[in-house]
Amino acid sequence: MIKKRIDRRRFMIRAAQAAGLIFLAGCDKLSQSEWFPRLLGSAEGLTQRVQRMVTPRKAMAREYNEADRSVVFPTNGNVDPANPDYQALARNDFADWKLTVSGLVERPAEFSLSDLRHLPFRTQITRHDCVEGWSAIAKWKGVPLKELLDRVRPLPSARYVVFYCADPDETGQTYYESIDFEDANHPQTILAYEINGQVLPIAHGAPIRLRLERQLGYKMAKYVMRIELVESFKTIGGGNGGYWEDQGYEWYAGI
Ligand SMILES: Nc1nc2c(c(=O)[nH]1)N[C@H]1C(S)=C(S)[C@@H](COP(=O)(O)O)O[C@H]1N2
Ligand SMILES: [Mo]
Repeated sequence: MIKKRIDRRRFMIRAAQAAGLIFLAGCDKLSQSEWFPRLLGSAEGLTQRVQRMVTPRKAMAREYNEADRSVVFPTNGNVDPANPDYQALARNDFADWKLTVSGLVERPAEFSLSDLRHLPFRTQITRHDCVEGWSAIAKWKGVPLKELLDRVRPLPSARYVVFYCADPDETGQTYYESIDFEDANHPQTILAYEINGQVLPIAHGAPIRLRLERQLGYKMAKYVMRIELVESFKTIGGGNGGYWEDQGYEWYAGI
């Protein structure tokens, strides 16, 4: 607990340094002053801006060695979508599955799993952090999202990439997520179709799931069925940019 607090304090000081807020004042004095915690502890937009200053958004997430991989990689959230259309696709090993990429693009397109497998790919051994308190390391292989975006040619008005998933919850709400273009074009942002050298199993999001290595697990949509480029996500779902965001989680879940 104390360690956490110290880490948090160190983080705030680094953030302030990055923001150019520390001039002559000593760190201690600064962090004891009245305005400092208020400045750094408030709205989410601010957290995001501060985080960007501390670790630039273009920075790479740490990558690990084969030997670091977790023996067991847990599954979380939905592990078998309660959706007859999805189940029909799964029975045929997703041979009839197609990913539509549309919205604010010059050239809407559809990609089969085989199309995606023939595009340039990336493998990365990274750590997944879930808000529920577990982490696990695995090797992921997939197509960089940027490869798809380059092909559909986003219009200048496009600001976010929305991922629509196959899985509904008990109330019928379907999982979805959204990211901005800075993350969409990040080299480690991939649509993964393999985990640890194996075809992505249903429990981990077959046929493809998003890997977004600089953010928390809930951002990494599994069972992606459709991608849409939009100017705003206010009219989608509950309007907060994602399934968990609609329940109050932060939209930008930077690690
Ligand atoms: N479609 C969909 N994507 C999802 C979820 C989900 O329930 N449905 N759960 C999220 C959460 S909270 C986490 S931690 C990871 C879990 O991925 P895993 O099952 O491969 O471990 O997927 C994320 N993406
Ligand atoms: Mo999670």
